[in-house]
Amino acid sequence: MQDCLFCKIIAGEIPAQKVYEDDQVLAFKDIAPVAPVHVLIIPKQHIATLEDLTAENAELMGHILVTAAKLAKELGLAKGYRVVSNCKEDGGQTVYHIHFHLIGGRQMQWPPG
Ligand code: D5M
Repeated sequence: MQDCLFCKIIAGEIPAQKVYEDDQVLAFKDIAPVAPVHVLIIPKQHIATLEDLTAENAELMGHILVTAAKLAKELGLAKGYRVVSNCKEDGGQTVYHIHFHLIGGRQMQWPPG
């Protein structure tokens, strides 16, 4: 999608610190990390929000979560971590290309702000 920041990262038009890539997903370091490890995992297919998901996307979403678990292991998050996807305004979403934050390396709090 033309005006999408994350589509531009996928296309290589905007630089990112990539940590993993395959034919379906890209993972890269968040530009404003909130923890020692903060990686964003995104599908290469442009899907704006969680609300836009259909049954057709089920396998892709499963692949993203499996990728999160694999990266967490590789990044040394043996004590645990958090995977978050913010949806629309109340969820705190700022980039409208669905993404999953993989956050770890410190004790998380609950509930989130
Ligand atoms: O999360 C959107 C996230 O995207 C937020 O944590 C900052 C991050 N971000 C924004 N621009 C960039 C670039 N250029 N590189 C890496 N990370 C970026 P949300 O859940 O939508 O609030």
